[in-house]
Amino acid sequence: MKSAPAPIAHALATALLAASLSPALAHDAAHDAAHFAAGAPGDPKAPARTVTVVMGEGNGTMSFTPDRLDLKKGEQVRFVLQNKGALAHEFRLATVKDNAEHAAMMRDMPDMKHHEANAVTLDPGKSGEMLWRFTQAGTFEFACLIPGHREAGMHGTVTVK
Ligand SMILES: [Cu+2]
Repeated sequence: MKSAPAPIAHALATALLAASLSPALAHDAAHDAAHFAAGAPGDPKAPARTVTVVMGEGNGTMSFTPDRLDLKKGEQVRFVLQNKGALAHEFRLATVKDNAEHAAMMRDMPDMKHHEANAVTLDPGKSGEMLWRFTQAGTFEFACLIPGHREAGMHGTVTVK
């Protein structure tokens, strides 16, 4: 049996690739402006305040500890994220509105993985970091958008003045 002529095989591969990638790409482009309303990825050479945030679950709730942070505009924070729970958790920093919209989308696409500067996903027992510069005053949210987790209490507030 002869294989398909190369141009057809190539067109098919391109179509399959486009079908698998385009929703995520379209999504990222549409949401970048909203994500980065909370600030911008940090500069590793600049000083940063270290804030440890523990993620976990228990007693029917899921939580971040601490769940409140007050910052000054321009401050840079090195978030040290520790998942001490039995489930995977995520730390996603954005506006409340953007996290709510994103949570709705993740309910439709439960296997979605984030590759965004403002999100870190951690398996149970793992730690990670996010360096972030808070360039805008306002009230922002960090939340776990794995379906059901934000609703179970996994959200916190960052107030930047
Ligand atoms: Cu979670």
